[in-house]
Amino acid sequence: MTDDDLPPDSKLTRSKQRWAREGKFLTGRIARPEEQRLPPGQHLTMDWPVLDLGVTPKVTRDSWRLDVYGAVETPLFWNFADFTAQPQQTFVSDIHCVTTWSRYDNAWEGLSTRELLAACKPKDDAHFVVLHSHDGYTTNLALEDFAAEDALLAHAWQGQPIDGEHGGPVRLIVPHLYFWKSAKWLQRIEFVTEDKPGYWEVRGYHNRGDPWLEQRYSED
Ligand SMILES: Nc1nc2c(c(=O)[nH]1)N[C@H]1C(S)=C(S)[C@@H](COP(=O)(O)O)O[C@H]1N2
Ligand SMILES: [Mo]
Repeated sequence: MTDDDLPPDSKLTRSKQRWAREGKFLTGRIARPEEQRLPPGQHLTMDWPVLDLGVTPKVTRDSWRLDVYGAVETPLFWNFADFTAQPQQTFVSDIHCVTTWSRYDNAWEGLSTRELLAACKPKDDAHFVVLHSHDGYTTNLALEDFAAEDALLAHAWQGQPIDGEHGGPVRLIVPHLYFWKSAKWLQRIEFVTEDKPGYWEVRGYHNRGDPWLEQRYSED
C-alpha cells in the first residue's frame, strides 16, 4: 500500500490524528464487558453516524470480489454469489467508535469469520490478518481477534443490504474492538506471519483497540 492510493486527509482525519497526540477522550477508567455494557468514555447514540476517510468507493454486489490470500492453505476468490452461498448467520452486537459514540443492538447478517477460516485454512504460522478496502484503507487484527465468535463479514444490517455509506456490499464486523477495526468496503483479506499495522494504527491509534480497556491510542 502506498499513500497514493489513499484519499487526501480530510478535516476529520486531521482532527483524529491530533486527538491521538493529545490523548483526547481518555477517562483513565477501565471496565469489564460483563459488568458494564457501555465502555468508559462512550455515550449512546440512536442514529448511525458515517465515519471514514471521506470517499465512498463505487462497489456494487455485481462488481464486488473478495480475495483471501497470503499464509493460507486454500486461497479464495469469491464473487457475491459465491460469498452468499456460504453458511449465513445473524449476530446482534454493539458498535463502539473511538470518537466516543456507541450504538446498541445491531443485527448483522453474513459469513462468520470462523466459517471463513474453515474455508481458507490459515497456515500454522499465520498469526495476523490485514483487511484491505476499496478506499485504500487498511486495518490489522491478531488472528484470535479476527476469529471472535461474533465477528463476521456482513452484507446486511437490520435485515437490509448494508448501504454504500456504511461499507456495503460487504464489511467486516468485529464487535469487541473499536469500530475502526471493522473495515468497510472489504476487498482483500491477507493472512500474515508478522503484524502489519494499518491506516489508523500507524497514525497514533492503538494496535488492538479494546474499548473496555480504553485502548484508544498507541502508548508511545
Ligand atoms: N474502508 C474503511 N473502513 C473503515 C473506515 C474507513 O475510513 N475506511 N473507518 C473506520 C472507522 S474509524 C469507523 S468508526 C467505522 C465507521 O463505520 P460507519 O461509517 O458505518 O459508522 O468504519 C471503520 N472502517
Ligand atoms: Mo472511528
